[in-house]
Amino acid sequence: MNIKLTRRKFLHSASVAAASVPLARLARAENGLVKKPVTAPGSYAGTETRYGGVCEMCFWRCQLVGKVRNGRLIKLEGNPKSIENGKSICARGNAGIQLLYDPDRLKYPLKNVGERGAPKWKRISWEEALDETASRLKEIQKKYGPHAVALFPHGASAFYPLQYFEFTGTPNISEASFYQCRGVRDMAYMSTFGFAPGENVDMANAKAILLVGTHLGENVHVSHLKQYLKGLENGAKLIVLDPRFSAAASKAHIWVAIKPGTDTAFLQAVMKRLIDTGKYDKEFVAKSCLGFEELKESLAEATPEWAAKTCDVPKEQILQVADLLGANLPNVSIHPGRHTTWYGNDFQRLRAQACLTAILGAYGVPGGLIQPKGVKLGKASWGHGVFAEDCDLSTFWPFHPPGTPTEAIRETTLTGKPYPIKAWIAWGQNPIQTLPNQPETIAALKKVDFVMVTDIMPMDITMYADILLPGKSYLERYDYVKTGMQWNPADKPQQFVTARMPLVEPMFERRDSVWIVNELAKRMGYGDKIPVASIEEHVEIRLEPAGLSIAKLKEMEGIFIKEGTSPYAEAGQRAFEFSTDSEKVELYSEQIDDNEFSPVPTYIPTGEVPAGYARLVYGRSPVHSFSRTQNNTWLHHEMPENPVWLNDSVAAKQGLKDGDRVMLINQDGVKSRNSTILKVTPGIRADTVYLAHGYGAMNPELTVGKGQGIDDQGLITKFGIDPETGATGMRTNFVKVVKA
Ligand SMILES: Nc1nc2c(c(=O)[nH]1)N[C@H]1C(S)=C(S)[C@@H](COP(=O)(O)OP(=O)(O)OC[C@H]3O[C@@H](n4cnc5c(=O)[nH]c(N)nc54)[C@H](O)[C@@H]3O)O[C@H]1N2
Ligand SMILES: Nc1nc2c(c(=O)[nH]1)N[C@H]1C(S)=C(S)[C@@H](COP(=O)(O)OP(=O)(O)OC[C@H]3O[C@@H](n4cnc5c(=O)[nH]c(N)nc54)[C@H](O)[C@@H]3O)O[C@H]1N2
Ligand code: SF4
Ligand SMILES: [Mo]
Repeated sequence: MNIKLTRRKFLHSASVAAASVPLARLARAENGLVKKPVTAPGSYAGTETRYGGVCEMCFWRCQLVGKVRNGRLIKLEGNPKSIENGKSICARGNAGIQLLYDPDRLKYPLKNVGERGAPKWKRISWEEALDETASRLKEIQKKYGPHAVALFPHGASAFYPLQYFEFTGTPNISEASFYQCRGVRDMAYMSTFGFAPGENVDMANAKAILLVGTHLGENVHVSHLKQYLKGLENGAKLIVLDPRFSAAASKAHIWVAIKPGTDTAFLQAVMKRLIDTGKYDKEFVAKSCLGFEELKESLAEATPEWAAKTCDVPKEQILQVADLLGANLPNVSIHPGRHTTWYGNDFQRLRAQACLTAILGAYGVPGGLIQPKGVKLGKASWGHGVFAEDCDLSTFWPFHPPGTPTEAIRETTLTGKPYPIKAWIAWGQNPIQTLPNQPETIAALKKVDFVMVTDIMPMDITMYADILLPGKSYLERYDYVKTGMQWNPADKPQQFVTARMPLVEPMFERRDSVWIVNELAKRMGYGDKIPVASIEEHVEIRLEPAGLSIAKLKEMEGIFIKEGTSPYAEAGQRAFEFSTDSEKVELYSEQIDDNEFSPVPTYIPTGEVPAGYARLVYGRSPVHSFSRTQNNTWLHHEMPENPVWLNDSVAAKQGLKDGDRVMLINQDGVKSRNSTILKVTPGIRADTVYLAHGYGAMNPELTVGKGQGIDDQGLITKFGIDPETGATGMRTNFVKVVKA
């Protein structure tokens, strides 16, 4: 069998790919980007199947098996035993092999003997790397306090380091998954429902689904997409709010081409209509919600006329959306979203989504928001860090997610106020491409006394490291223990536990995070506090309460499955207790009011698009994960550049044609470093320009990905800070498209 054919077959068999890949192909074909296919090492005969793999090409962590021959991994597949992804994996999961064996990967500890940003690498031993890192960090901690060390973590490799640095006494830890992603959503739902929603909305059993942004099909998480597609197959009506004709919009019954930044107004008008027409869940509201009257009062002015004007959409669409949701309550999925740091007014929008969910009674019912339960696991961690209260920079944002808002750390680093921050550590995060305003990130990286990075690839962030440490990839290590459940009403609810196991031996001098951190801890004077001697021990402690061990899981082909309980309320029992202060869903929140923010969801306008510009918005390439996959030969081959989407009438006025090579210039005169291809389409609003995030890497050591496509981050010089949470809204920039 030829690997090319196999890969294509896989792309088609994965439910996700069905929705997403044709889009990528279309873009390539339209733009003449098809390159020679990658070929092909023979057949899979004589391979051994290894179980227990857990993907981390993105953070969904699909369960894998690996085909191994002569110690070499030659193919990845979904673990057939998985009750989440089953046999399906997406294009990125499939291409994990190309990451594993990427010749550009980090192999040895390195010391920068050149400049930050223009490094000259000297190979050093682990002894030297650890000694130097520990002594520099210790020196900084001693001179300026433990809070002078800042950490930028993301992903499974960073959990243990995060706990360790927190334990040493720094609050200055900023996770991309919170401050540039879902933290604002979690906090808005926490203050409404008392729990963080995850993406736990029962789309498979919904009668109607509302997606606000949330471009499913381009945003690819295998089991989540399976549920979504199942819902659509079962006849769920799909409503999509997106200024762009996204993959999801292409499947929608109602596509609302909303003006970016105005969704809160739309949601308010929908709630008003539902209340005015009596199409809300009166029983749920009466038994489980607090502040309905205040919410209702706050919506007095949210007329369809007002929202139509504000959102630049037909008034009829607002009524249609409300009526469709009302007709199907309570079995509706109001998707909580995931990447929700949009404009810096996002807490209020997500509160509106949460309140809409509540008045529709769409909780604990088929189709609604649910809280699936996994199996109880053990804890193995560094104890809680104690830090002086006056060094906590996060208190300014009363609803901030765990850690400290990125901007507070960066600003403090640059100004030295209220205290100096002297070391930056990145672990599984690429802040250059992840945080808005690259020049400030770079200035901070150049200002500090010491920069340490643990990564698996040479990336834009690694160019700024003084000491660069090579991690094992997710295919070479034990780590993350995952539990969850599957609740399709047709089947018995089931829970599962899996733990990541290596599918192959690591090569070169790559190490796992527990080893690295423990070696640092010994050298920094915390040797006697080390909680586990190895990553394997960490995993064993986590598994123990479930009656499991690594050995047992291996016998179970990597996954333990048991009967679970339904996440739905029992018939006739629709009064719930929530973990808010009032134990009710707080439509009106006293806690928010006490902190002097609007206690009912409120629309806060974002800046208007200046004449001659369009708003820059971004999203996912279905075949890439952020910047991390840009050097992957298979994925690069699928979508080597990120086309800029421009409205056809605007393009015509500017004399631009589909397929032109273009560059972008933002409102501050910043020009994109690279050019890319133009996609001219009626499928985007005239006031909006779109491109996929993650492209345009700068590191010359990335022999495939460097300089391919445009990085949105380079153009995001302005950003909003959500006043409740401190999260960074990044759709606040305006661009002109010019011929390259
Ligand atoms: N293939 C792939 N899949 C991924 C990832 C990946 O890297 N690659 N990353 C994963 C991660 S961590 C996350 S957080 C998610 C992110 O994916 P989502 O949570 O789906 O991200 P969003 O920002 O909600 O959705 C992007 C869409 O929002 C639209 N949009 C822009 N501005 C507005 C606006 O003001 N209003 C509305 N209604 N829509 C707007 C854009 O046109 C775009 O279609 O994807 C996940 N899935
Ligand atoms: N402009 C803009 N900014 C965004 C987004 C956007 O859409 N547009 N999306 C936001 C969202 S939703 C998110 S979740 C964040 C994502 O932010 P990041 O997590 O920073 O995303 P990546 O660019 O994938 O960077 C991950 C880094 O971890 C490294 N890495 C991967 N695996 C491992 C490992 O096993 N061990 C170690 N040590 N390192 C590893 C990669 O090589 C890479 O350098 O970005 C946010 N920022
Ligand atoms: S969705 Fe794709 S990339 Fe993400 S974990 Fe699953 S297979 Fe891997
Ligand atoms: Mo994210």
